[in-house]
Amino acid sequence: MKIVVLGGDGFCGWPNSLHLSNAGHEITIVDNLSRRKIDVELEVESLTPIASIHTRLNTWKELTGKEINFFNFDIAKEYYHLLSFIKDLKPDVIVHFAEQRSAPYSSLSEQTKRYTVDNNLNATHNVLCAIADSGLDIHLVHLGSIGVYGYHTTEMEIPEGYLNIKVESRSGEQVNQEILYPPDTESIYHMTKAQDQLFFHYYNKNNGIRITDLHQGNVWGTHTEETKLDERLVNRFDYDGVYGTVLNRFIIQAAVGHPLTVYGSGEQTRAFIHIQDTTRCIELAINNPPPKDAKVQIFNQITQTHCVKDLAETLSKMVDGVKVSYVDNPRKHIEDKENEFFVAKKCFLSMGLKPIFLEEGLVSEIHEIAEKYQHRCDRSKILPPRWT
Ligand code: NAD
Ligand code: USQ
Repeated sequence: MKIVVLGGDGFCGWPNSLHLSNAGHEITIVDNLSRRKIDVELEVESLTPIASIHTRLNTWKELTGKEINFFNFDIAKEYYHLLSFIKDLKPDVIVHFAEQRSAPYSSLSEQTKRYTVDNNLNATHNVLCAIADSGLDIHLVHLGSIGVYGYHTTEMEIPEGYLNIKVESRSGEQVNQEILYPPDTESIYHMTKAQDQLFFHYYNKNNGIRITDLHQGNVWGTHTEETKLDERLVNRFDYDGVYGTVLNRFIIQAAVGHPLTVYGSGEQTRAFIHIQDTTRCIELAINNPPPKDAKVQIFNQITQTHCVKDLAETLSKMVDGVKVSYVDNPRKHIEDKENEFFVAKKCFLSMGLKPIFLEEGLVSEIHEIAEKYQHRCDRSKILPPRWT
């Protein structure tokens, strides 16, 4: 298939581009390299020494003979460029990773809040509008967030996107109705994912666009089968207080002997998925498009749930001498102090996903990444900024 990967230079987009190229698809990446520019702004670098996009692509060609094309433009700002690109290329599938994805970054200042909203909402809307305008039948696969449901303890299992409810009709009867699960988000960033869902609903209903929205959990790990092939293909690894996600942060903190930074009580439960499993899920989503005229297809892309305190304790048992530190939660006004999280994850499992579990993936992450690159860790970047 001819596949466009929007945001294909990023943490999830890069390994997914390689994986899909390896599977024989014709891949074109579009990325404005904004994530690399944010590294410069925050004065921090990926723990792993990521090569330039051109070195990455040349290395892939040298190793496999497969070519990945690359275009550098801003999909949120350059609508007509995006439209003519889509009309010329005529892709079968567009995989959309190109959004500002850090909740803490989206809460740093009024500038980063506005950037996140402008970038993410215009990016998603431009892609939908351009697909509709092109008149082509393109399957859009979008990376959303499991955080759109809100992280609260619920009596019921949170479904995959849609909630069946009973309402009282005008004549007093109980009738069944299906609605989009009501979003309840904890950051400006997560809120953009909730708004994306409304754009999908509209363009699916009005223009018949086939859409799969993946409600992805917190992604951990670094390597996939393809990024391991050569150091010049290495994936990025964020560990700083703004972009680093909790488990990857704990992994490098353990390696450099920094106390593990559990925010608050650590009794917040979150949903996780290994980066290798994201590549399998996206391939499954591409191979299982919704039928024409079907509603937006929503899959929960998660494999395990853990509370933050348990993650820290698991690592402190695996690496000698690691301490756990309970720090004042920078998100204390936003997230519940503690929660359980019961969420459905049947769709991908029923399609054959065999997940990588924490117990298995952590050991290689500690040895192959954290120990190898610990000399590149800037300890002054570990503590989190204040949320506004
Ligand atoms: P990332 O920041 O590493 O990658 C995003 C890429 O998109 C970057 O390379 C960036 O330069 C590019 N980009 C951003 N705005 C763009 C624009 N306007 N035009 C062109 N390119 C643009 O993020 P990631 O971790 O790879 O996340 C990818 C997607 O998956 C995001 O939408 C994110 O919300 C979602 N997601 C990520 C996680 C996670 O834990 N990393 C979890 C759930 C969902
Ligand atoms: N946390 C700590 N210590 C840390 C870092 C975080 O205890 O050092 C806690 C936070 O308080 C939070 C949890 O860990 O309760 C997760 O925080 P995070 O920074 O790892 O992840 P989050 O902000 O939720 O966002 C990440 C990705 C985002 C994606 C989301 C999936 O950055 O792109 O959408 O995970 S989720 O929120 O699960 O829907």
